[in-house]
Formats: sequence, C-alpha cells, structure tokens
Amino acid sequence: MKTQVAIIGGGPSGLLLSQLLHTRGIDSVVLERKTKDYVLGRIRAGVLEQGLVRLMEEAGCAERLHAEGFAHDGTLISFGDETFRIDFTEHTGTPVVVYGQTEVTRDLYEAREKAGGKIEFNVEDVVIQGADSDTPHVYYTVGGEARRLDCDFVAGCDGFHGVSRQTIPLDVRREYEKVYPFGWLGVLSETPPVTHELIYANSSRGFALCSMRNESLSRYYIQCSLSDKPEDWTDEAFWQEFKRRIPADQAGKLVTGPTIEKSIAPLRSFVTEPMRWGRLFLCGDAAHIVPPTGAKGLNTAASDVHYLYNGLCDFYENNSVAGIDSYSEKALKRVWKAERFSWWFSSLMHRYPDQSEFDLKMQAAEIEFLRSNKAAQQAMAENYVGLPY
Ligand code: RFL
Ligand code: PHB
Repeated sequence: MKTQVAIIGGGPSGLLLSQLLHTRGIDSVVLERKTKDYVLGRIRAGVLEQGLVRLMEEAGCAERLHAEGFAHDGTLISFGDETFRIDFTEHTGTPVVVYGQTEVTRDLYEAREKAGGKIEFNVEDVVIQGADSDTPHVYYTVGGEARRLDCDFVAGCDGFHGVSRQTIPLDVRREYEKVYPFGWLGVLSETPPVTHELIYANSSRGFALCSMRNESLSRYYIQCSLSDKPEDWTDEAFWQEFKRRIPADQAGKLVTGPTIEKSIAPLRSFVTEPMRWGRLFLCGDAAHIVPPTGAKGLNTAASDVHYLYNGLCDFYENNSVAGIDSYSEKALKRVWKAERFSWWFSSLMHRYPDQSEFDLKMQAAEIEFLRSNKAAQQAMAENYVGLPY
C-alpha cells in the first residue's frame, strides 16, 4: 500500500492531522493499535482552546462542538476557605470551550469515515523504516498478516507509549522529564456539575478539581497517592474525600451519585527534542506530556498538528520545505511554554509529600498574589486560554 502521509496513532492528533490533510487533497493512512471503541472509551481532556476549535472548523468537524460545547469565560480557584475567579474574557477577550476529548475524537472519526479515509485498527508490531531517507515505509501486522505502507512522510501521533519516538536514534534524541509524587483519581458521574465553571481547589488535604462534560455529566478529580488503585476507592470514599477538599458552600450543594468511570493518571512533565528526524515528525503526547492541571495536553497536541499540517501543505502545494524544516523548532517553542504553565499551575495547586513549612508559605503567598494582582491574573488567563500559534 502507498500513501503520502503515514500516520501512526488514531487518537485526536492523528485523526485531526489526517482530516486536515484531506481538506487539502493530501492522502494519508492512519494505523491504530486499538479498536475505535477502545479509543472512544478513554475519558481524558475536557477543555479546548480557541486554536483547537479553529482547527476543528478548518477540518469541517466543528458543527456539534459549536452546538453542544460550553463557552467558559473564567475559572474559580479555591485555597482553604477562600475562592476567587480569574476572568478569561476580561483579560484576553477569549473564553475556553468545554467539550470532551471523546466527542472531539468521535467527530473526527465520523468525518474520516464519511470521506472514505483509510484507518486500520488493531495494528500490531509497527516498525518505521527509512525515516532518514527519501523513501520511508512502515511495516505492521493486522490479524497476523504482515503489511507494508510506503509513504513520503511519517507522522508519529502514537502517544507517550508509542513506537515513533523510539525510532529516533538515542544519539539524536534528548529527553527531559519530571515525575510528580502523586496522581489524579478521576470520576465521571451522571450528576449535574456543582458549578457552571471549573473549580481548581488547593486544600490542606490535597488538590481537587470540579469539571464537567455537560449539564448532566460531571467530571471530578482528586490528588491521590501513586500507590492507590481505582478499586481502592469506593464511590462513597471518593465523594467524602472530594467534599472535604472543595469550598464548603459547594460541598453543601454537590449532587453525588454512582460513578460511571473511575481511573488514576500519574502526573508527568516530559519533552523530547527534536520533534523531527528526517521524514518522521512527532505530534502530541508522542513528543511531550504535561500534568493535566491547566488542561494543556490535547491543546498542545493541536498546535503541533497545526504546524505540521501547514508544513506539509507548503511541501505539496508550493514545493517548499521551509515549513517542515522549521516544524520542530516552532512546535517546541510553544510546547515549552505550555510545559512551564502546567508545571507552575501544578506546583501552585497540589500538596507535595516533602513540602516544608516554608514551601507552604510560598505557595500561599503565590496564590494570594494571583488573587490580588491583575497582571498575575492576566498572565494566568493568557496561558489558560492558549498562547498564540
Ligand atoms: P493519544 O490520545 O494517546 O493517542 C495516541 C494513539 O496512538 C495509539 N498507539 C498506537 N497506534 C499504532 N501503533 C502503536 N505502536 C501505537 N501506540 C499507541 C493509541 O492507541 C492511541 O489511540 O495521543 P494524542 O493523539 O497525541 O492526544 C493527546 C491527548 O490524548 C492528551 O494530551 C490529553 O488527553 C491530555 N489531557 C488533557 N488535555 C487537554 O488539553 N485538556 C484537558 O482538559 C486534559 N485533561 C488529559 C486530561 C489527560 C488525562 N489522562 C488520563 C492522561 C485529563 C486526564 C485525566
Ligand atoms: C477535565 O474536564 O477532564 C479536565 C478539565 C481541566 C483540567 C484537566 C481535566 O485541567
């Protein structure tokens, strides 16, 4: 089989890239390790920057997002008994959109299927060869049958545990990592959200987040120990702990119910450099991970897709390599800013096992500065709604 762009991974990065390329007549094949249902069963991001919304529009996939997504003009931050609000629209003129990653992915799958796009599911043993030549190709198996895909370029959109990053030789690749000493236990529950905006809560018992998917579906998280397992947490234990971490007035009106999903994610900051090796380009979680505080993961994947898509269009339409040659540099410049914001916001909102009295005072002083200083709020708002591409 032959295509112009072989895309490894059928998560949001791979599908968005494939659909955008399709709008410009550039052919791609997506190779996904799991089934479509499995990919859609992963409950992840919920907050979209305008940059991603615009890409979904350009991909012709934003109809449902516009009809069902919720524009959020601000967010609440609570510290102990005090709650304050950061107004995104006042500071930046831009809201964020609350619309689940599951729905973004569903819309992209639908568009790809409608356009007759080629997606292979259940692929195994993916090996990328010749990425440092003009004739890259991908070997893989489906149902035990070996296949080969020849292409002009390979887009590695296969997430943190994928094979694309590992294809880049160790003497070329440089990795930067910080592992946090806690995780997030997240639940999805068919109950109305406790507030109409998100609440990021720093309590003496640890971090908590109130988020949502729609008027009758809430997404809540608490900071937990890395050794915890989701099955250690009964629904009752979760709600009890959650209520103790969010502001008392919100806890009083929280509607609880059976959870329909419960999972734990470890928190990590990670970047690999460069994001390009020959004709192989890394996008999204394959190249970088942020802790979820600040909701930057999917949005940073989207800015990578934007740069790569434009670079590939430049190559096919204008016979120019300028866009693909500057891809890694441009993408990384924005990635590091998202890494900084996510690291800063995580440091501000969590309780660390080794935090000293001094560290706690610094955290309190930083939160007070954010509460009382317009310039600090402006900086937070600009980062939260998304820095320009
Ligand atoms: P994905 O979503 O991991 O998709 C990669 C796909 O590649 C497939 N794959 C392979 N396919 C073929 N061959 C192989 N060898 C393969 N290896 C892997 C996988 O099956 C998968 O389908 O990466 P992608 O597309 O780059 O998307 C990144 C986002 O998923 C991620 O950044 C976000 O979910 C992060 N994130 C959030 N981001 C936000 O912008 N806003 C949020 O509010 C937000 N909340 C979150 C989050 C992530 C979370 N978890 C669980 C990590 C909340 C949580 C709890
Ligand atoms: C979510 O709704 O899943 C969510 C929202 C905000 C975050 C992280 C996750 O910072």
